[in-house]
This record gives sequence, C-alpha cells and structure tokens, in this order.
Amino acid sequence: MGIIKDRFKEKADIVSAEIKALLKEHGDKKIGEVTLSQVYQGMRGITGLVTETSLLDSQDGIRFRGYSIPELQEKLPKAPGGSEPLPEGLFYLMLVGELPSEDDVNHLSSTLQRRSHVPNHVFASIEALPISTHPMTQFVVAIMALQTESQFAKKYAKGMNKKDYWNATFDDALDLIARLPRIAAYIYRRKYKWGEHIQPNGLLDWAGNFAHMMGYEDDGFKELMRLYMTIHADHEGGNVSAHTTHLVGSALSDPYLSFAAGMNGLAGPLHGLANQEVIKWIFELREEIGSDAPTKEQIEDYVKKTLSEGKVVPGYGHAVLRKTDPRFTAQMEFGKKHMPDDPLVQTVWNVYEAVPPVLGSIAKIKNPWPNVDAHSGALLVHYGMKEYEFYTVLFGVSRALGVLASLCWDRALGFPLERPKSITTDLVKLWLEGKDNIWGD
Ligand code: NMX
Ligand code: MLT
Repeated sequence: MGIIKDRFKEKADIVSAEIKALLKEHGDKKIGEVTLSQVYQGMRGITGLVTETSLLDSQDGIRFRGYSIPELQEKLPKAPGGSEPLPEGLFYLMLVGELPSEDDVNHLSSTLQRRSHVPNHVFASIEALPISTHPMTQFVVAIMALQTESQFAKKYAKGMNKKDYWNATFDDALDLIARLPRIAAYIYRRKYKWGEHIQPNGLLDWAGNFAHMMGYEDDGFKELMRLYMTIHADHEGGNVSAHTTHLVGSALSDPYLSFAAGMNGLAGPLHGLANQEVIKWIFELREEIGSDAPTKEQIEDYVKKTLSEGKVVPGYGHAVLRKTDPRFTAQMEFGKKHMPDDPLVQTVWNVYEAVPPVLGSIAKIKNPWPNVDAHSGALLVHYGMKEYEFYTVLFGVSRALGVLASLCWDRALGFPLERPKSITTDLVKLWLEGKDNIWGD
C-alpha cells in the first residue's frame, strides 16, 4: 500500500497548501445567499461543503474527478476479458486524483485481498440477530462489531499527533473496504442461502470476488457487480450517506463509526433503500394487474394510484438532478447489451416512458426523471438475485469507496468539526418583526 499512500499524501499536501493560500486571499468572498425557505426545506442549493472526490451537475449528472461514467468505462482498467471498469480503479482515482495504471489497480486488488480478514466476533454479532433482521441492520451491526479493529481509535487512545490522523484513517479505510464484501456476502448467504458460506477466491478482483462469495459465478453477474460498484460509489458530498459519514467523521469518530452512521442514512427509503422499493413496487404492480408485461396505460394508472395513496413513486425524482440520471442510463445500456428481451428489464424501460409525463404534470415535483435506483433491481433479478431487501447492502459496499476516500481527504486537509448554526421559528418571527437579528453573533 506504501506507493498509493505516498502518492495520496503528496497530492494532499499540495491541495492543503493551495487551500491555505486560497483562503488567505479570498476567505472573505461570499459564495451565495441563503433564503428562509432553504433553511426550512432541507438546505437545498446551499453550498456548505467541500468534497474532492466527485461533483454533481443537475443536467449532466455525476463526474468523478472530472470523468463521466462513459469516460470511466473507457479509461479505467478492466478485468481480463471484461469490459466494465474495475471499481478499485475508481477508488484510486478518487483518492489520488489521477487515473490509475493496470499495475496500480492490480496492486490495489491484491492489497484489498490481503487485508480482507474478518474476525470471528463479527460473524458472531451477525449470528446473534434474528434471521428476519433487515440486511441493512445486519450490515451496520457488523460494521460496528468490526470497529474493534480501528487503528485510528487505538492510536488516538494512546495519544496521536493530529498530523498523523490521515495515516490511520487511510489504513482503516483500506481495511474496511477490503472486509465489506466478505461481511455483505456472509449476510446474504446467512439470510437467503441456508448459511452455506463461500470462501473468498484470492485470484479475483474486489467486485468479482464479491459476486463469487455471494454465490454468483456467471461472468455477466461479475461484470454487473463491477459496473454497479463503480456507479454507486460517490455522488458528491451532500447526499445523506456521504454527508453523514463526513459529519460524524468530523467529530474524529473513527472510519468504522463514521461509515456505520452513513449506512444508517443509506437505509432510508428516500435514499438507498429506494432500490428495494422500486422492485417491490414493480412486483406489486405485476401482481395487481396479473401480468408480467404491464402496458404503458396500466403503468400510468398504477403511478396515479400510488400518488393518490400519498406515497412516492420510488426511483424517480432527485434533490439535485433535473435530467435522467446517467447511472440509470449506464444500467439501461448494460441491459440492452446483456438481456434486451428480459420482461422485467423491459418493464423498467416502459416505466421510464410512463412515469415522467405523470410526475412532470405535478407542479411541485422538480424532477420527474429516473434516478440510479429505478434500474438496478431488474438487472439483479435477471441473474437470480430476487431478494430485494438485500439490494441496499450492495449500494452500501459500493458507497464505501467514495465516502471513505473522502474521509481520508477530510483528515489530510485537517477539516474541522462540522457545526452549522440552527435557529427557532420564534426567532424567525422576531427577526421578521425587526426585533432581532438572527444572522448576528
Ligand atoms: N413521487 C412522488 N412525489 C414526489 C417524487 C416522487 N418520485 N419526487 C418528489 N416528490 C414530491 C416530494 O415528496 C415533495 O412533496 P411534498 O412537498 O408534499 O413533501 C415534492 O414532490 C417536492 O419534492 P422535490 O423538491 O422535487 O424533491 P426533493 O428534493 O424534496 O426529494 C427525493 C428528492 C429523491 C427524496 C424525491 O424525489 C423522492 O422521494 N423520490 C422517490 C424516492 C427515491 O427514489 N429516492 C432515491 C434517491 C436516489 N438515491 O439513491 O438516494
Ligand atoms: C446518491 O447517490 O447519493 C443519491 O442519488 C442521492 C443524492 O445524491 O442526494
């Protein structure tokens, strides 16, 4: 790991010096104005965070260190015989800020293999939970149990110089990323495959080995996992899982504690749990109309029914995006290449035609287009993974790449405790009456 760690530190030192100079000269410049509505409505559009790993554009979608998803598919190293990017390569890109060579990615793959040992008490903690426990709860419990291994926590307890925080964070991030596939696969096999576990294959890449440990040997599924783990990895810093990991990390909680917190956010239905909700919604639609191939009209009626019951249409809408999510498009392309005749995948495409006009006709909905979660489940079902409650765990394993790379940057740049100001409605009323200045000290 030495080489990649050294490259990261070298880059971080340069950026750190740049930020110092930038703040010295421009620290007083205003970056925006905040309205009362923004304060009450989820802080939409308020720029308040720095996240180096990726940037989201409302029209074009996500770019990782400047690279779009099709560019990553072209430029990142692939597995032998494969055509999807290796997610290890994206991790390197987010961490170091440069595209990796094949050797860099092979080095990272074997480092992750070497560091993937999961202690027995983690499996025992999972086993202590009822089998009915939601996979995301099992996942978070396992991450918390693994916190016993945190090098950051141990070094901090002994007394660590703040200049060394980044180093221990880097080691914890690598260890966690190495171990998560084993933990996730264990939960999957425990809950859905009668506890028949599969040992890792040390010759495979990170995502290929994850597919193998879950029991999927199909090359198509392994390629899907490489694409899936790449496109779900990061979505700039304001989304719930990234922001939570960053916020908790800002208290110098170690990477295990911080990541577990982020995963609790990912488990919410408006965030990562939406991927299970989408496939559940489509299964219920098929059940209700008694057909595997609902027509556009039947889908439209079902959307209207969902809305009339006061529910959201899962997989559609976004807090930032205002166009079709390029992560949806990448999955659609994968579907066209590998399974164009699959009826469930075709239903996802019909839903894509039917939903936007309905949601677009409702004034309050800012984005009627699909997000990443609208497509992923159908591809997984195609390869036999029908257990949709598990889907958010896959999202979580991938999200580790982005949020933990960001945590390394947070520590290397010495970012402080995050603590925004809050106000009360009584104070707002006084301010509106001219009796108090809520923006004052
Ligand atoms: N179905 C029904 N209503 C919707 C939808 C939708 N798909 N999207 C937005 N709205 C409603 C929203 O609930 C809100 O209603 P109200 O004022 O009554 O509370 C109104 O439209 C305005 O919302 P927006 O400003 O357009 O969206 P916001 O930024 O608040 O929320 C989401 C973004 C993603 C939470 C929202 O679009 C949603 O709930 N979508 C469905 C769940 C989903 O797919 N989440 C996954 C997001 C991606 N991810 O993986 O994290
Ligand atoms: C994500 O990938 O985190 C989601 O699209 C949600 C977001 O960006 O707010």
